Amino acid sequence: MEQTMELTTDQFIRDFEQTFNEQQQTLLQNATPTELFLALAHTIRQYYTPMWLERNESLSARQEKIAYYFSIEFLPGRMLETNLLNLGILDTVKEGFTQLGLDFTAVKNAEHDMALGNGGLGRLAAAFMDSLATTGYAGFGNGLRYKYGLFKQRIVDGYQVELPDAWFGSLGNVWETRKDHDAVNVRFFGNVYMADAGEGKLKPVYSNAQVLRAVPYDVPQLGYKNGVVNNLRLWDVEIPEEYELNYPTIADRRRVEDITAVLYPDDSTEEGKKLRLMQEYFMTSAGLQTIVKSYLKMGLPLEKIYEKVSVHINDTHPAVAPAEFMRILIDDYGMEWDAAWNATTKVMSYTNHTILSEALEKWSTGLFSFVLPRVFQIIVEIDNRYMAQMGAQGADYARVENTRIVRNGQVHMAHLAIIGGHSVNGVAQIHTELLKEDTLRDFYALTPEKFNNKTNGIVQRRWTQIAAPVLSQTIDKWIGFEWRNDIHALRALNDVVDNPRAQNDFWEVKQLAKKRLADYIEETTGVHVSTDAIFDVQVKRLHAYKRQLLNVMHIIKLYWDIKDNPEGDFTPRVFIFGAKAAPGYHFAKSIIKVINELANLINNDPEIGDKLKVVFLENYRVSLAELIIPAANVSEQISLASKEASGTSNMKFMMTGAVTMATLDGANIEIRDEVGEENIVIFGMTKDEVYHHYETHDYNARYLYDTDPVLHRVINTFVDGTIPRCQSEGSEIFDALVTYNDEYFLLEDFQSYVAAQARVSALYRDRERWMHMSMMNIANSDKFTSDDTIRQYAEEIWHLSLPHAGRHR
Ligand code: 26V
Repeated sequence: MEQTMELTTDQFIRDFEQTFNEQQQTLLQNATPTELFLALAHTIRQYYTPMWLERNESLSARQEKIAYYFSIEFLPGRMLETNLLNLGILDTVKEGFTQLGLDFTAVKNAEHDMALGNGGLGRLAAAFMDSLATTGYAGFGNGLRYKYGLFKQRIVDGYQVELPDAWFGSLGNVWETRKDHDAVNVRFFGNVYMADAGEGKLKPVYSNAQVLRAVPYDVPQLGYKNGVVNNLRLWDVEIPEEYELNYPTIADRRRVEDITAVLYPDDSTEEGKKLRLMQEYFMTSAGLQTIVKSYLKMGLPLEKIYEKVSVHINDTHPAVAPAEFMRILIDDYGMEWDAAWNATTKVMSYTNHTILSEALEKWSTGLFSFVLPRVFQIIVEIDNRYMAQMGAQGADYARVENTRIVRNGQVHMAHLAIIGGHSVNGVAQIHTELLKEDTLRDFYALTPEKFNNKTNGIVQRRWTQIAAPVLSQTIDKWIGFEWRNDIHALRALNDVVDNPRAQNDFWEVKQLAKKRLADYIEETTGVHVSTDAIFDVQVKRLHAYKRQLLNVMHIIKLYWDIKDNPEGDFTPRVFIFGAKAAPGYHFAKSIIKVINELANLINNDPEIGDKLKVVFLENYRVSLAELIIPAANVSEQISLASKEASGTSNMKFMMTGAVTMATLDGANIEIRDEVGEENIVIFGMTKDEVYHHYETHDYNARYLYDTDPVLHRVINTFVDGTIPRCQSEGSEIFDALVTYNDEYFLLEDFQSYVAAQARVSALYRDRERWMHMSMMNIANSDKFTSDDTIRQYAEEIWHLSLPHAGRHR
């Protein structure tokens, strides 16, 4: 049932002006976009606050089961437009601004992205928050309130430079509410021993522990036109008043504040850093403590907490949760081990987001027991009991040994999450299959019933209605408005994909989006690009496995093609990159440098002209994605098969009419299944071919380099001085590709990639054929709505029911 706020434009104008006057001692006409943004955000707060209160009351009155999504990252981007859209008042507010003579776009751009995440994993968590509210499920987020989000990227002389992301600015986060009364203490370090507590029970006694205060800040998550407001709870650290004497200097205090100071910007390697372990435990312990407290307020028995609570572990970062939950149930509430274990495993579930072993978290037992002595004791106990129980069941010894939690001096966080929970899922079909047959095969053999797949999704509303308003109006024109409320209605577009007038409309929409992006490119980089060219886009974190370098190699090939034959008939292309590299990831940074220097070379060569342009847009982030993605003709999804767990930008490009250039990896496979073989461009090795190389060790990059003249020339270009100012980066790349045998098989996939790109050029010249492909992508993208993904999590993993309270649906 649709439910929008009733708000006339006049009423909005009155509300807005009143809020503005209370806040800013100036005239509307003199206000900066930031001042207007603040006044608008506060107006919206007044609109949703009653709904938020009502939601919380009705959930506790009805004792609804709640799922808590624990994630070290949430990456919502800007919230203003989403909040307006979801309240159903976006058009009203835009109209009000027009009547007031104010520039809505400037005001919306004044909002700083909330970037408490690195990439796909954090963006997915934010998408799930939106979809939980939109589907109406009681699903709350639990994370950290970082003072600094993901670093701001500047490009200086072609190099990435990282700057702090002071997203609070001087304004703070306008959407959050501090909840002092829900603050709890979290303990680190010290010694712990078990003392007699009478009645045959033991209780832990701590000495020299550091006690810190966890204070929650709640950020509302509004459902789409349904009056639902869920909660994203972000924890901040403070020094408890009673311990202030322990921190006499500013440096002492700073060390504490460090815990929530900054998001770790590396999603490629597992770094054993004490501070990160503290972050992980801090948010997990604080979250679980308040969850137990609020459950107990209902007066229900603690042993049955799993009937009202689910806790989801998003990747391994909150994977200490099962052990911490055991600690709370046993130490704080006196529960017996078996009852506590039964409750814990029913409450916990876990999602794996990568098979890259470098990113699977392990902690040395030395560090772990130093930082979390009591939790470590509990983990050892869980591990011992696991071994005993598996032994008693007669399970294969090698398998049990491979799956235990504490092994070779390390605590395996994924193992704790799996053993301590009832569900483990991958994020696309192929990824889940790989978990079962490879990464987690011993777990799968022992407990197959725990495994399931949940293919990722995206918030379609943000990528169409917000990021692509003209596209959205054109969809309205051809199939009506229903798709805005029910994305599956988008399938009606299938009927017009060959209609010449529809094709023309959608072509024009794309041209407009390209023009908007071309203006931004010119403004920010000084490079002029023609909208007649194919806009070919690869935007994502910079990682070797994502193979931005393969894209670069193809560009070099095109460069030589044009240089060899300047009068040839080329289909013009603009290659657009956006990518942040982890600050410590040297190779990734070298690739950024090479892209920028290659861009300089190509963009300034008059012989190349508009045939080829290369653009690197700095500081890729959600709000920039909203500008770039709707303008793409080609979506580059070219990871080595088996490496990209799912990908989610692939879905956003599809939904806005880009054609995917894809390997058979992650969700690309499912995109192909939706659009059909002929509406996607597939190339490269399959995962089985990749694994064959691993098994037989028969890959020989040097041989490919020596025998393929085109490849030879392309690779030499990195080191022969053609690309200026990147001698050392070029030879680093040469070495990775040839000397060190090309870990991600770029050389083997090169020719098939070049051929696929040639197909794209030919297809683009056939406008009818191209628009058919493009529109087929839009028409069949409903499959990837995160609303449906979250329904599957809610029903199959968390066992939630839909609250039917009051006005909620
Ligand atoms: C995350 C983090 C977060 C901060 C602390 C350091 C650290 C180290 C490793 C990781 C693992 C990142 C795993 C990840 O982002 N996986 C991506 O998840 C997406 C959502 O499921 C998926 O679409 C991408 O394919 C997958 O690479």
